[in-house]
Amino acid sequence: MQNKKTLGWIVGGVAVAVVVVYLAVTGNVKFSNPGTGGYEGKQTDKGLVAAPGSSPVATSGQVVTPEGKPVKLDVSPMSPEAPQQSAPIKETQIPKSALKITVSSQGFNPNTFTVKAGAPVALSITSGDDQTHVFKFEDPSLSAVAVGVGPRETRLIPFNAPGKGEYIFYCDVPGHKGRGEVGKMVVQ
Ligand SMILES: [Cu+2]
Repeated sequence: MQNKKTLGWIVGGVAVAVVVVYLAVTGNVKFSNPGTGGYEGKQTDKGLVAAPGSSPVATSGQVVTPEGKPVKLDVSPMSPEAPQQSAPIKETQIPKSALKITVSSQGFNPNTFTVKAGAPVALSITSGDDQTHVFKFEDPSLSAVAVGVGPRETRLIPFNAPGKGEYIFYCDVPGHKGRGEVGKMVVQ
């Protein structure tokens, strides 16, 4: 009995040490709001930044501007009130909790993903071929959630999932939607 207890302390201690070392090495912490799942990023004084240059997620769970105000999703992409996409990043820089989508002339992969209403989402878009692609939603209420990537480039954009429903996304480069670069976000 005593041995089991001792073993438990040792296992627990090792687990804590592993987590501490992981955090020290990566600088990443996992952000969890009740019911919103996880959101990972680098802790800054503005909030969690999922990838360099992208908007932070405040402790409220909201994606915010550098001034700390919740971003707007129905404005022009890249405008000051819009969520900011990251600089080009390596695929190894994509947080594990991010939704990772690759787009090529073959379409989006995956072409459907599910998120929870109101939850902070880190969406990474990778060009899987030698072409430029532009991720965009059809619904004007999500006009600010748009990402352009050059050939083989990856960028990430954070946003809070809208209300429940289905939202079609597509590639806005002429001719790309027509050849099948279309997908669907399901918000539950
Ligand atoms: Cu495209």
